[in-house]
Amino acid sequence: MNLAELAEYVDEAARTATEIPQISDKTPLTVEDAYAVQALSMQRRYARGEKRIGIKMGLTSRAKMVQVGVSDVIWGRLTDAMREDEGGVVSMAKYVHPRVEPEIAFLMKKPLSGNVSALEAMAAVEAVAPALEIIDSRYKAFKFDVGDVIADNSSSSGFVLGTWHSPEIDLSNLGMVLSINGRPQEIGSSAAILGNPVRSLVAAARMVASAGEELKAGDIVLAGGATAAIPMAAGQSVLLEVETLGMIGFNIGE
Ligand code: OOG
Ligand code: MG
Repeated sequence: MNLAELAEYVDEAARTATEIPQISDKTPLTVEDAYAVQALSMQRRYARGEKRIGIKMGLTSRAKMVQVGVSDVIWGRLTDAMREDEGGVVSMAKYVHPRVEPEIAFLMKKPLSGNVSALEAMAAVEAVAPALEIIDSRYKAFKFDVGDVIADNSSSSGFVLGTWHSPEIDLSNLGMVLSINGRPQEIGSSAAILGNPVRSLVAAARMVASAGEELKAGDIVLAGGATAAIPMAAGQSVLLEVETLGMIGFNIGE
């Protein structure tokens, strides 16, 4: 398959929530080609009417790298269709084998791209919020190499945002507790995200620039999971508490 055919392959899997064999089973993709497939697959979504509303960073913590066996920081695009309601019901039917993970979100007030310092990055931030990302690799058994996962839009599939707070809050070491049905399952800190989530924003600015894009005012940037992700199942309630930033959650339906 050429890059456009691979884009259709991953896009159809995402659109129909159908699992597919790994691209690397046949020919592993280079990182460069994988980002080209991702960009082409996103063009297909935009053509269906979805709007790009930001980006997500992935594999920015040790816990995540270890869980999936890939140790490169990656990124993917977020669209309006991926947003799920805080406090709402997330339907399993839209997903293949979704997992949920605790994150921090940034809301941009100014454009940002290229090589920037942490100070410059924070000066472009309007607000910060607790976030839950629903990741859903389209590949069989949630297994992939770095090229597979990048081509599959870095497993982006859903996210929930909490209340926006002042960006003056020190994000470097906020406690994060992810509970399922009221029982804490993953306990961590925002420090797990590259030592400080702002470093993920710095990396985001650099990585979008290398794709010829920029973070725009109004964009959302997800900094990456602070802990391992938890498999979702119908009937569960998911709650994330982030120190200072508050609580968010959702229920899982069929
Ligand atoms: C890849 C996406 C990783 C994160 O926050 O680290 C990611 C995956 O785990 O499927 O979203
Ligand atoms: Mg994530």
